[in-house]
Amino acid sequence: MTDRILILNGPNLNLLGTREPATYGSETLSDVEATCERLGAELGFEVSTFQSNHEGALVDKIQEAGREATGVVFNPGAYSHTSIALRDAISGSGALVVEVHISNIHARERFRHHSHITPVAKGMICGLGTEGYLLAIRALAVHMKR
Ligand code: CA2
Repeated sequence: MTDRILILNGPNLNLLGTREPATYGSETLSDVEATCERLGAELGFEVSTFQSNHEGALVDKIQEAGREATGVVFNPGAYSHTSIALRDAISGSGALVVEVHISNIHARERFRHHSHITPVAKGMICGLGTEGYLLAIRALAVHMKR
């Protein structure tokens, strides 16, 4: 493992802070990324960020993280509930992933209760708002062998 962490966000998370504040809070994605960069630096990590609305672009990033032994904080958005490709990218590349959901997916619609990502993630944090990203960085700091 290296000293690198990737903050990876999936579809529609570029809209954070622009609507649905009751569910997703009022911080923008840039706010969240900046806070992650600050905490990561404090803990001695080089932090990079990436958001895409496209499944294949997320697959590419996970494969790269696996090759480079970069730890990943991953909010797969709605792809959590649908994407076997993202699950396979994690298990196939060996990427160390902590899955994050801002909302409590178990307290929402039934179709959000299952995530294809959770079984191949090191752990999953949900329902704690954007604080979940910071908790995931702290978890990676413990679980990445540096
Ligand atoms: O709670 C989460 O973080 C989710 O991953 C967010 C996804 C949702 O499909 C998952 O079930 C749970 C949705 C992301 C959409 O983000 C928006 C943010 C602000 C405004 C509109 C959408």
